[in-house]
Amino acid sequence: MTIQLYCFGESGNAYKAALALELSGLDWTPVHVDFFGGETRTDSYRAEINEMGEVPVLIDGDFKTSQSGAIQAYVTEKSGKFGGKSHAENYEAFRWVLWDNHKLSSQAGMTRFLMNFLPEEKRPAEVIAFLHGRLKAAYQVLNAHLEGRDWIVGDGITNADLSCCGYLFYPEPFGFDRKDWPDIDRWLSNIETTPGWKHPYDLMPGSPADRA
Ligand SMILES: N[C@@H](CCC(=O)N[C@@H](CS)C(=O)NCC(=O)O)C(=O)O
Repeated sequence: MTIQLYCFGESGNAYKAALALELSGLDWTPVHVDFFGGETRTDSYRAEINEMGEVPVLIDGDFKTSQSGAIQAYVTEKSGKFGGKSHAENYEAFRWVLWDNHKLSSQAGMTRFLMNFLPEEKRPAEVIAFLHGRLKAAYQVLNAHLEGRDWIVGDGITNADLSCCGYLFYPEPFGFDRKDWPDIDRWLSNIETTPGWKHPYDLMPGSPADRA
Protein backbone atom coordinates (compact mmCIF):
# COMPACT_ATOMS: atom_id res chain seq x y z
CA MET A 1 0.00 0.00 0.00
CA THR A 2 1.30 3.46 -0.90
CA ILE A 3 2.12 5.67 2.07
CA GLN A 4 0.46 9.10 1.91
CA LEU A 5 2.22 12.20 3.21
CA TYR A 6 0.09 15.30 3.78
CA CYS A 7 2.47 18.12 3.00
CA PHE A 8 3.19 21.26 0.99
CA GLY A 9 6.41 22.33 -0.70
CA GLU A 10 7.07 25.38 1.45
CA SER A 11 7.06 23.31 4.66
CA GLY A 12 10.52 22.42 5.91
CA ASN A 13 8.94 20.21 8.56
CA ALA A 14 7.18 18.25 5.83
CA TYR A 15 10.43 18.15 3.83
CA LYS A 16 12.14 16.21 6.63
CA ALA A 17 9.48 13.51 6.38
CA ALA A 18 9.31 13.58 2.57
CA LEU A 19 13.10 13.30 2.22
CA ALA A 20 13.22 10.36 4.65
CA LEU A 21 10.48 8.61 2.67
CA GLU A 22 12.12 9.37 -0.69
CA LEU A 23 15.61 8.23 0.31
CA SER A 24 14.28 5.15 2.12
CA GLY A 25 12.89 3.70 -1.11
CA LEU A 26 9.46 3.14 0.46
CA ASP A 27 6.47 3.62 -1.82
CA TRP A 28 4.92 7.02 -0.98
CA THR A 29 2.93 9.82 -2.51
CA PRO A 30 2.43 13.44 -1.44
CA VAL A 31 -1.05 14.80 -0.70
CA HIS A 32 -1.04 18.57 -1.10
CA VAL A 33 -2.40 20.58 1.83
CA ASP A 34 -3.48 24.13 0.97
CA PHE A 35 -1.84 25.74 4.00
CA PHE A 36 -1.89 29.23 2.48
CA GLY A 37 -5.60 28.84 1.77
CA GLY A 38 -6.21 28.01 5.45
CA GLU A 39 -6.80 24.24 5.11
CA THR A 40 -4.94 23.30 8.31
CA ARG A 41 -7.19 25.67 10.27
CA THR A 42 -10.45 24.10 9.11
CA ASP A 43 -12.59 21.97 11.42
CA SER A 44 -12.55 19.13 8.92
CA TYR A 45 -8.72 19.04 8.72
CA ARG A 46 -8.51 18.99 12.52
CA ALA A 47 -11.20 16.35 12.83
CA GLU A 48 -10.09 14.05 10.03
CA ILE A 49 -6.38 14.62 9.45
CA ASN A 50 -4.60 16.18 12.44
CA GLU A 51 -6.05 17.63 15.61
CA MET A 52 -2.81 19.66 15.95
CA GLY A 53 -3.61 21.52 12.73
CA GLU A 54 -0.18 20.84 11.26
CA VAL A 55 1.61 19.12 8.42
CA PRO A 56 3.30 16.72 7.92
CA VAL A 57 0.92 13.82 8.49
CA LEU A 58 1.71 10.27 7.37
CA ILE A 59 -1.02 7.73 6.63
CA ASP A 60 -0.04 4.12 5.95
CA GLY A 61 -3.15 1.96 5.78
CA ASP A 62 -4.76 2.23 9.20
CA PHE A 63 -1.64 3.78 10.76
CA LYS A 64 -1.49 7.56 11.06
CA THR A 65 0.95 9.90 12.75
CA SER A 66 2.11 13.50 12.59
CA GLN A 67 5.30 15.24 13.78
CA SER A 68 8.28 14.94 11.43
CA GLY A 69 10.36 13.21 14.11
CA ALA A 70 7.70 10.54 14.69
CA ILE A 71 7.30 10.07 10.93
CA GLN A 72 11.07 9.67 10.57
CA ALA A 73 11.04 7.06 13.35
CA TYR A 74 8.27 5.20 11.51
CA VAL A 75 10.25 5.29 8.24
CA THR A 76 13.27 3.93 10.11
CA GLU A 77 11.22 1.14 11.68
CA LYS A 78 9.75 0.19 8.31
CA SER A 79 12.85 0.55 6.12
CA GLY A 80 15.70 -0.08 8.56
CA LYS A 81 17.35 3.17 7.35
CA PHE A 82 18.55 6.41 9.01
CA GLY A 83 18.47 5.17 12.61
CA GLY A 84 22.25 4.96 13.12
CA LYS A 85 24.38 1.84 13.32
CA SER A 86 24.16 1.12 17.05
CA HIS A 87 21.97 1.71 20.06
CA ALA A 88 24.16 4.67 21.02
CA GLU A 89 23.99 6.16 17.51
CA ASN A 90 20.23 5.70 17.49
CA TYR A 91 19.89 7.81 20.63
CA GLU A 92 22.43 10.33 19.40
CA ALA A 93 20.37 10.82 16.22
CA PHE A 94 17.18 11.11 18.28
CA ARG A 95 18.84 13.74 20.48
CA TRP A 96 19.68 15.88 17.43
CA VAL A 97 16.16 15.48 16.03
CA LEU A 98 14.76 16.87 19.28
CA TRP A 99 17.31 19.69 19.27
CA ASP A 100 16.45 20.53 15.68
CA ASN A 101 12.70 20.58 16.33
CA HIS A 102 13.16 22.93 19.26
CA LYS A 103 16.12 25.15 18.41
CA LEU A 104 16.66 25.13 14.66
CA SER A 105 13.67 24.25 12.47
CA SER A 106 10.97 25.83 14.62
CA GLN A 107 12.82 29.16 14.61
CA ALA A 108 13.98 28.95 10.99
CA GLY A 109 10.44 28.13 9.87
CA MET A 110 8.94 30.97 11.88
CA THR A 111 11.56 33.49 10.67
CA ARG A 112 11.13 32.46 7.04
CA PHE A 113 7.36 32.75 7.37
CA LEU A 114 7.55 36.23 8.92
CA MET A 115 10.11 37.49 6.38
CA ASN A 116 8.56 36.06 3.22
CA PHE A 117 5.00 34.86 3.54
CA LEU A 118 3.42 37.65 5.60
CA PRO A 119 2.39 40.82 3.74
CA GLU A 120 5.29 43.29 3.96
CA GLU A 121 3.45 45.76 6.21
CA LYS A 122 2.81 43.01 8.79
CA ARG A 123 6.42 41.81 9.16
CA PRO A 124 7.50 42.45 12.78
CA ALA A 125 11.08 43.81 12.60
CA GLU A 126 11.83 43.37 16.32
CA VAL A 127 10.62 39.80 16.44
CA ILE A 128 12.61 38.98 13.31
CA ALA A 129 15.77 40.52 14.81
CA PHE A 130 15.28 38.49 18.01
CA LEU A 131 14.82 35.28 16.03
CA HIS A 132 17.97 36.01 13.99
CA GLY A 133 19.93 36.08 17.25
CA ARG A 134 18.43 32.76 18.38
CA LEU A 135 19.10 31.21 14.98
CA LYS A 136 22.69 32.40 14.92
CA ALA A 137 23.26 30.56 18.20
CA ALA A 138 21.77 27.40 16.66
CA TYR A 139 23.94 27.68 13.52
CA GLN A 140 26.98 28.03 15.77
CA VAL A 141 26.11 24.81 17.61
CA LEU A 142 25.57 22.87 14.38
CA ASN A 143 28.61 24.27 12.59
CA ALA A 144 30.88 23.48 15.57
CA HIS A 145 29.54 19.93 15.79
CA LEU A 146 30.12 19.35 12.07
CA GLU A 147 33.77 20.45 12.18
CA GLY A 148 35.73 17.37 11.08
CA ARG A 149 32.56 15.33 10.49
CA ASP A 150 30.70 14.42 7.31
CA TRP A 151 27.45 13.59 9.12
CA ILE A 152 25.90 14.64 12.41
CA VAL A 153 26.06 11.08 13.80
CA GLY A 154 28.49 8.33 12.82
CA ASP A 155 29.65 7.84 9.26
CA GLY A 156 26.38 7.93 7.32
CA ILE A 157 23.16 9.84 6.88
CA THR A 158 20.67 9.54 9.76
CA ASN A 159 17.45 11.17 10.86
CA ALA A 160 19.60 13.81 12.57
CA ASP A 161 20.78 15.04 9.16
CA LEU A 162 17.34 14.70 7.58
CA SER A 163 15.84 16.77 10.38
CA CYS A 164 18.46 19.50 10.76
CA CYS A 165 18.59 20.21 7.00
CA GLY A 166 14.81 20.74 6.86
CA TYR A 167 14.89 24.49 6.19
CA LEU A 168 18.45 24.97 5.00
CA PHE A 169 17.94 24.33 1.26
CA TYR A 170 15.16 26.89 0.81
CA PRO A 171 16.01 29.96 -1.29
CA GLU A 172 13.85 32.51 0.61
CA PRO A 173 15.87 34.69 3.03
CA PHE A 174 15.63 33.94 6.75
CA GLY A 175 19.05 34.96 8.03
CA PHE A 176 20.97 31.90 6.84
CA ASP A 177 23.72 32.01 4.25
CA ARG A 178 25.64 28.80 3.63
CA LYS A 179 28.79 30.81 2.88
CA ASP A 180 28.89 32.02 6.50
CA TRP A 181 29.00 28.47 7.91
CA PRO A 182 31.65 26.39 6.10
CA ASP A 183 31.05 23.14 7.97
CA ILE A 184 27.28 23.37 7.56
CA ASP A 185 27.88 24.17 3.88
CA ARG A 186 30.10 21.08 3.39
CA TRP A 187 27.56 18.88 5.22
CA LEU A 188 24.67 20.21 3.09
CA SER A 189 26.73 19.31 0.00
CA ASN A 190 27.03 15.75 1.37
CA ILE A 191 23.25 15.58 1.68
CA GLU A 192 22.66 17.11 -1.77
CA THR A 193 24.93 14.55 -3.41
CA THR A 194 23.23 11.57 -1.72
CA PRO A 195 21.68 9.49 -4.54
CA GLY A 196 17.96 10.24 -4.78
CA TRP A 197 18.17 13.63 -2.99
CA LYS A 198 15.64 16.20 -4.16
CA HIS A 199 15.12 19.87 -3.39
CA PRO A 200 11.92 20.54 -1.37
CA TYR A 201 10.20 22.24 -4.31
CA ASP A 202 10.94 19.20 -6.50
CA LEU A 203 9.82 16.68 -3.89
CA MET A 204 6.49 18.09 -2.69
CA PRO A 205 3.68 19.97 -4.46
CA GLY A 206 3.37 23.70 -3.82
CA SER A 207 5.86 26.58 -3.99
CA PRO A 208 5.78 30.40 -3.79
CA ALA A 209 5.65 30.45 -7.61
CA ASP A 210 2.05 29.18 -7.34
CA ARG A 211 1.01 32.40 -5.59
CA ALA A 212 3.09 34.82 -7.71
N1 LIG B 1 7.18 19.86 15.26
C1 LIG B 1 6.32 19.73 14.10
C2 LIG B 1 6.08 21.09 13.49
C3 LIG B 1 5.04 21.04 12.39
C4 LIG B 1 4.66 22.42 11.91
O1 LIG B 1 4.82 23.43 12.61
N2 LIG B 1 4.18 22.48 10.68
C5 LIG B 1 3.74 23.74 10.13
C6 LIG B 1 4.10 23.82 8.67
S1 LIG B 1 5.84 23.93 8.44
C7 LIG B 1 2.26 23.84 10.25
O2 LIG B 1 1.55 22.97 9.78
N3 LIG B 1 1.78 24.90 10.90
C8 LIG B 1 0.39 25.15 11.01
C9 LIG B 1 0.10 26.02 12.19
O3 LIG B 1 0.95 26.15 13.08
O4 LIG B 1 -1.00 26.54 12.20
C10 LIG B 1 6.96 18.76 13.10
O5 LIG B 1 8.18 18.63 13.13
O6 LIG B 1 6.22 18.12 12.35
